[in-house]
Amino acid sequence: MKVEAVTIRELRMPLKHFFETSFGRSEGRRVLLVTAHCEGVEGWAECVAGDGPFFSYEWIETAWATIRDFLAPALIGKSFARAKDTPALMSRVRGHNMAKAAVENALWDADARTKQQPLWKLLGGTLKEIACGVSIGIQNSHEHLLKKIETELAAGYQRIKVKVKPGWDVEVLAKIRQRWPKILLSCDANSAYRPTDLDHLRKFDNFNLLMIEQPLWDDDIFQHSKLQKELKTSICLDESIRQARDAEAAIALGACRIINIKVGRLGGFTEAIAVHDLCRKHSIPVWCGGMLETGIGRAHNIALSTLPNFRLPGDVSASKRYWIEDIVEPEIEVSPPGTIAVQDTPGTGYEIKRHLIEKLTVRTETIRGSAASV
Ligand code: OSB
Ligand code: MG
Repeated sequence: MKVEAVTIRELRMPLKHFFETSFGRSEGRRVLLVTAHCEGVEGWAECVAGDGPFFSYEWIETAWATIRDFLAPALIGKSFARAKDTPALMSRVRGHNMAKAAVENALWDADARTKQQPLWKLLGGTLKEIACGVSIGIQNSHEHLLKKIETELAAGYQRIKVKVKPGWDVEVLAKIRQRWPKILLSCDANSAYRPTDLDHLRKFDNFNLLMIEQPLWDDDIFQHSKLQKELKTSICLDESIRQARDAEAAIALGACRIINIKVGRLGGFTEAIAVHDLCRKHSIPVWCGGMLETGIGRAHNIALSTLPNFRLPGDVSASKRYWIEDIVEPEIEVSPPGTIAVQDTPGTGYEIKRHLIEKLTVRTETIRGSAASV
């Protein structure tokens, strides 16, 4: 299949409700979509880079420029037999994983559509139903948070994850546990703590948490390995795992007992599968993280979550939790036992809502090649 052109576009989409983590509050998203044009077939993917360089150094403007000036030109005019052969074509660019993932995943999408195969099967998936959890941000009050948890539990979600930071942690966890002693509960610090907070972090052991996600620096493995030895609670690494080699180091050092797989953070499906396979070999369970995706990224997360070592509920929740109207149809829905079933239909099983995408687009550019080449 030959890559003829790549279109990038930016959409502005307000969130139904603000989403707050230890690094800040978002009221909406600037969504970067990539369309790969391959001999009459279009592949679509979403770039999960944020509005600012807060989760990682990448943000929408670096992703836009990196795709336009380097990644798309490296691919245009090239042919490939399988999408997994394409990361090699982009490997001259260091880092910029979220930009790379958007391009690579658009090619997987095109590959699945061309071969008339379900994307999940092309990725090597085996599970026909995936388990869903929710991630709940920091709220204006404890009462607001408890109310949200109540709503999500009633919808059937199998695991509740709450965002924590100094000042919004042990007291909040104690209240949740008091009310729901048995639910599957975890927390995510997004790098809000330091090793000097050890005595404070030990208190998290009182709440029978499934895990604490990314307590220390976003690029650290070694300090997490020291912390894991001091805590009963399992550490799950998110930000620190940017490639399979990081997972290998984290497992060898005992820096975590669980790994969160985010396809954007890992630079695309190929590396995400490599992390999955490595963790499986070492009996480390994985789960699929989320980045407040629209239905396009969400559908890709669902497909990836069918791989056999996705043994814990992921942050893969319904479109309506975030969006007034999603840009795919049908919208992504979660059934009452907290699951999403995958279908045998070709591609992702979700269609692009072109009119709505056009309406929400604030800028677009098509790269046709012959300009800069890598
Ligand atoms: O760390 O998992 C995270 C959202 C933005 C940035 C980082 C994270 C998150 C989430 C949201 O937790 C999960 C979701 O998309 O539902
Ligand atoms: Mg996280």
